Parts: sequence; structure tokens; C-alpha cells
Amino acid sequence: MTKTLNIAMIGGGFMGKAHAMAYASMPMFFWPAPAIPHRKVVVDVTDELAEAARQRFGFDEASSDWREVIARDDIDVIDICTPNNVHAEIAIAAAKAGKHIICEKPLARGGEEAKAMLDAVEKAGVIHMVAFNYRRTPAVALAKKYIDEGRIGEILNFRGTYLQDWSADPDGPLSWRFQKKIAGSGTIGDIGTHVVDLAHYLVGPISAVSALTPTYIKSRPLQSGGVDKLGASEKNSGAPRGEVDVDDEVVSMLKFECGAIGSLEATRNGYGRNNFITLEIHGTKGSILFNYERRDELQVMFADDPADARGFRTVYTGPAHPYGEGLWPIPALGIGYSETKIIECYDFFNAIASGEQPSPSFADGYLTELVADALITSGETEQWVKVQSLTAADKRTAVPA
Ligand code: NAI
Ligand code: SOE
Repeated sequence: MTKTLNIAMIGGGFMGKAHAMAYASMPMFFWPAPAIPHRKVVVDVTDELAEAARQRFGFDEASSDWREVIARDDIDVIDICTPNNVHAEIAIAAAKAGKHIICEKPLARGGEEAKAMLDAVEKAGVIHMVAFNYRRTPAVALAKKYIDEGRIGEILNFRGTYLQDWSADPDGPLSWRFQKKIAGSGTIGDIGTHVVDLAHYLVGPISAVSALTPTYIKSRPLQSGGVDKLGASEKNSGAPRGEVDVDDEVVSMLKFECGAIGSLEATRNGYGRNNFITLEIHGTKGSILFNYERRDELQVMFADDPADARGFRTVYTGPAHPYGEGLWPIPALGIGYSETKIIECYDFFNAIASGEQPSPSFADGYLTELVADALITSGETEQWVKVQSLTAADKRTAVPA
């Protein structure tokens, strides 16, 4: 009989919706499931918000006190879907209580907090994972497979972008994503870290960065209420304004430990771009292209193709590709954001069932925070900045690329 594990999910906003959907759907896709996630308690800041989330997302109970929930014996997993400022406090308390933890990205507001979280989970011996779900897109996992098999040779160059436009309007509200004390940083932590995670997954650790990190919109209308409406439709031009103290954009050159070079660009002010995550990777034997807005497809070029057939080919992911056994029966039926979260849930519960740390673990999340710190410092100093390396002890639960 498949074991049932009780989930307490903290934070019932955008990610609360995505994670609740994944808990309900995972066994429908991946059967036999490694365990059945049971939606036991959802927590938000007030009883009213928690109760609304309970009804909407199908949990048994609602609470406005995450400390009390973490202390309960009948909870197996703590799922952190709150803004970044409380990730560390919740994760450390959950680790002390012996709970397995999945935490939304970015792991923390910087390397120092992330290190404390890593130390806590390692000491507790629990399973830990950071929810960088884009690496769970089947086409990205297929790119990883080709790279690991040596199909494009040694990696020379990585170009990663994450371009959005939801914050391009100067009258979009001052949500938590524009406040350093809550978010830690702006575009760097919010979406730049997704690109860093993809770079680490596909190429290996970044060793140095040289970044520009401008803030274009220095103040925004104050927002009432906590949930980030991501740019919002309400017009706030007459409202009192508050200071934006985080970056709007990051553009950086990269050096990798393996000797490859590369670049990273992320912005939330690029009009016309929505969720434009692109990867272009050149190797000594071929190249790979990926565009999340066409996420069923991986473009590959193999240099040893006959001269008259050389060029990029399009592979539509399906049953023959990573995670294909659980998804849809023929290629190109459509992979969505939901599928990436369902796969993430599957990998997390597999890790709990097997006792083996999943990737990205908190160690991987910590390394990504060290790159984020280096990007911030480089942006401030306009100098190349080396990324602090993980110690041998910290690397124990980092999954090598
Ligand atoms: P949101 O603003 O939509 O929702 C946050 C929820 O957490 C709200 O319901 C809020 O009331 C609640 N909350 C705040 N403080 C709390 C506390 N102390 N205790 C309990 N509940 C609390 O935010 P969203 O977009 O869901 O972001 C949450 C986290 O997920 C962030 O770390 C963000 O970076 C990450 N995220 C990840 C995405 C991905 O693709 N992996 C996509 C969007 C967000
Ligand atoms: C806003 O930029 C946001 O919701 C990010 O916080 C997520 O991580 C990204 O996946 C989608 O956009």
C-alpha cells in the first residue's frame, strides 16, 4: 500500500496554488506514486486568508500559526510558499522538528541565511529541496541528458536569459518583490536565480561574475495587502510612493569552474517579454537551444551530421524523453508550468521514499545564493567578483552537475 505523507503548506498565494495543484495531481501522473501527498494544513497570515486557502486548495485544516503547525506530530512535510523573508525562520524551525522540507526559490535573501538553513537541515538529517522547477521542464532535462552523454562535447559557452515585463509600468505597486528587507534583492533573486540554477544544472558551478544591476524605477505606489499582484491592473499613480531598494535588471558575464564562459540577462522591465527563459549552449560537438515560451521543444545541432543535413533540428518532448513515462502519451500535447511543478513534487516524494537528497538541495540553493551575492557586489563595484566556493562539508548534499 502506498504510504501517505501529511503536508503543511505555508503561504497560500501564487505558489500555494501551484503546489496544491501538484499534490493533487502527482499520483494521477506518476503511478505507482512514491507516496500520496495529503493536503493536511494550510497556513497564511490571518485566519481568514488561511480558511480561504483551505477551501480553495483542498486542505483539511487552516491555521494562522506556522510555529504551532510545525510542532505537530502528524505533519511529515513542510512546504514553504511564503515571500523570501520568512523562508529561513520557517525552514530552520521545521528542520529542528525533523520535518522534510520543500522551500520555494530563492532559498533565502542571501548566502548567510542560506548557509544557516543548510546547516539546520544537515544537522537534522531531513530531506530538503529548493523549488527551482524550470529544470523540471522535460526539454531542459533532455538537454541535461544530451550534455551528460557528451552529445554536444565539452561546453564552451552558456547564454541564459529570463525576460519579463510585468514591472515595467512605474505605477505598478511596491509589492514585497521590490523591498530588500523582504525579497533580499530584485530581479537577481526573483528570476536571475532561476537562470543561475539552470546554468549550475547544465554546465556546473559559476566561479566569477561581472555584472551591471541598474534600478530604473526608484519609487512605486504603496500597496495595501500582502499578496503580490505582479504589476497589478489597478492604477496607482495618485497613491503615496515608497522607495524601491532593489535591482530592476541584471546583465552579467560569467566564468564557470569547468572553464566555460557565458552570460546571464534578467529583467522584469522588458516590454513584450512574458516568461522568456532562453538557453543557448555551445559545445565542441554541437549546440542546444531552449525557449520556455516553446517549452515542448528542444533545438539541437550535432556537428557530426552530414554536411547536407547540418542545422538545428526540433525535438518535441514526449514519452521517449525524461519524465515521459508519467506525462502525456504522444509528443507535443503540451507541457505547461503545472507539469513542471507536478514533476518537482514527484522528485521530492521519490527523495523522501528513497532517503536520497534530491536536486536542487539546500546546498545547491546556497551555492545559487552565493552567486546572487556576487552579482550584487559586482553590480555595486563594477568589478569582476569571485563566487565563494562551497566547503567539502557543504558539498555533501549538493548534486554535482
Ligand atoms: P504571493 O505574494 O502570491 O503569496 C505569498 C503568500 O504567503 C500570501 O498569501 C501571504 O499572505 C503569505 N504569507 C506571507 N507571510 C507569511 C507568513 N509569515 N506566514 C504565513 N503566510 C505568509 O507570493 P508567491 O508569488 O506565491 O511567492 C512565494 C514564494 O514563491 C517566493 O519565495 C517566490 O520567490 C516564490 N515563487 C516561485 C515561483 C517559481 O516559479 N518557482 C513562482 C512565483 C513565486
Ligand atoms: C515574478 O517574477 C515570478 O512570479 C517569479 O517570482 C517566479 O519565480 C517566476 O517563475 C515567474 O515570475
